[in-house]
Amino acid sequence: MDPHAELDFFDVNELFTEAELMVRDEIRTWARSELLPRVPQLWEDGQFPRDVVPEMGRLGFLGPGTSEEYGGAGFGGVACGIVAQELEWVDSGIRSFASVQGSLVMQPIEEWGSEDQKAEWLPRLAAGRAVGCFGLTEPDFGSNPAGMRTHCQRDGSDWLLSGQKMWITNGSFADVALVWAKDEAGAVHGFLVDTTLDGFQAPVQGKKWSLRCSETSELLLDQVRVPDAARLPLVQSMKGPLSCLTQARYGIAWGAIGAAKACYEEALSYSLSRKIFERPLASFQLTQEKLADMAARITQAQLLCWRLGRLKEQGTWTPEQVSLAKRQNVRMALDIARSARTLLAANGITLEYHSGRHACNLETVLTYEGTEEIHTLILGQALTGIQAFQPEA
Ligand code: TGC
Ligand code: FAD
Repeated sequence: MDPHAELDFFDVNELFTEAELMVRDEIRTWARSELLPRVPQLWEDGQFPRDVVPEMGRLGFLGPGTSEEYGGAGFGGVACGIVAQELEWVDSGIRSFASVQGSLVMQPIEEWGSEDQKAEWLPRLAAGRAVGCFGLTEPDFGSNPAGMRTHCQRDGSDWLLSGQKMWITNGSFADVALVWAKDEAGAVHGFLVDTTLDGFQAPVQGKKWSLRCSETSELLLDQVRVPDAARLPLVQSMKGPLSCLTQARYGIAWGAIGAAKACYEEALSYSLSRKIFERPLASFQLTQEKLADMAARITQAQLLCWRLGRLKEQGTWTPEQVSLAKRQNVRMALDIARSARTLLAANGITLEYHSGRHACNLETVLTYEGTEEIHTLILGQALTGIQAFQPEA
């Protein structure tokens, strides 16, 4: 086996169609040549490369699953997963930008929006001429978003929105914010809020040591007046935002494979060239155990995602299957990034190598889109039929 070849121990590439392999090659070439060289400096500066957004749109990487009718690429589930995998091979923050734009903003507009909303937003979002963010989490309601305090009140033909969202990816430079809010009767509505409206602010949340290539902000809404035409007409309950999460979690399960492969490849290459005690680091049994564990877990993750992607394409996937994949693959990637960093030792803590950066990023990925604990409880409920989110007092 060629140690410099891509890790594909079970010939998973054979399971992809020609079209999917073309998508993979195109995004891989672009991401590794155009984006990767810039990422260490961007990460150090705490910046997202806003200038690449139109290029991502031109290449079809924004809302890859959105129908061509609305400017999307119309990719199937597996091809969408491959896009996430290749972006996250470079950096989780870059994949996050695309996940939010595609799975959390474009997908709900296509599924629950009016024709006017689709025509207004989808072609611009797909082309990278507009950016979207998704406001669900609040300071006191992260894992349990159903408790949200952000509220919407009818005022003639308009609505008035007030509340605070927190930890919102892309919030500081979004043109449109999908804000979830409760009305007086407790129904949950999604509003496409033009971020230039009076009463809307999105202050940056800084000082992050994770996902530094991604911009995160609060959303502050003080009596923001929006017309009823800005409300997604086809959704009025928590099922709306929670279904969006299923789409984004799917992309994360694939993305984690990309981050893990980047770390494995770096660790393998380093351990072949680094000499310790006058022999290659790769020749020591302890090193080989680490590499074998990485290869085995990445292989399992690849097969899991390929199958999940085909189930998604058949329309027979379930949210619980997505939870299992998100939980397993992110834990796998985080463990591999940390293990790769140990092989790189001191060099591993610098931005000249990628594993340390991936490990820091993956701490966020473990938390957002449902923490590891929340996905454990979703699986526990699926297996036992007993809900354990809120134990009896
Ligand atoms: P629950 O009573 O269980 O369900 C309410 C209704 O929603 C349906 N449902 C889902 N549908 C699709 N996909 C899912 N994942 C669904 N989960 C629930 C459910 O069938 C029900 O439908 P119906 O027709 O019976 O009304 O709702 P709950 O409020 O008790 O929720 C439980 C829980 C804990 C699982 C849920 O709140 C949860 O998943 N919490 C985690 C929150 C979370 O993941 N937040 C993420 C915020 S966004 C983000 O992090 C973006 S990061 C940027 C990036 O992606 O890169
Ligand atoms: P909490 O809910 O306070 O959880 C604290 C701890 O309690 C965790 O360990 C959790 O697993 C555990 N816990 C919670 N409930 C239970 C339970 N029932 N049983 C046992 N343990 C439990 N949100 C958005 O809406 N949009 C975004 O774009 C977005 N982007 C993000 C970007 C970044 C960089 C980060 C870090 C977060 C982002 N989030 C976003 C928010 C993210 O989804 C939340 O942080 C996440 O859902 C967890 O919420 P919390 O941080 O409030 O943790």
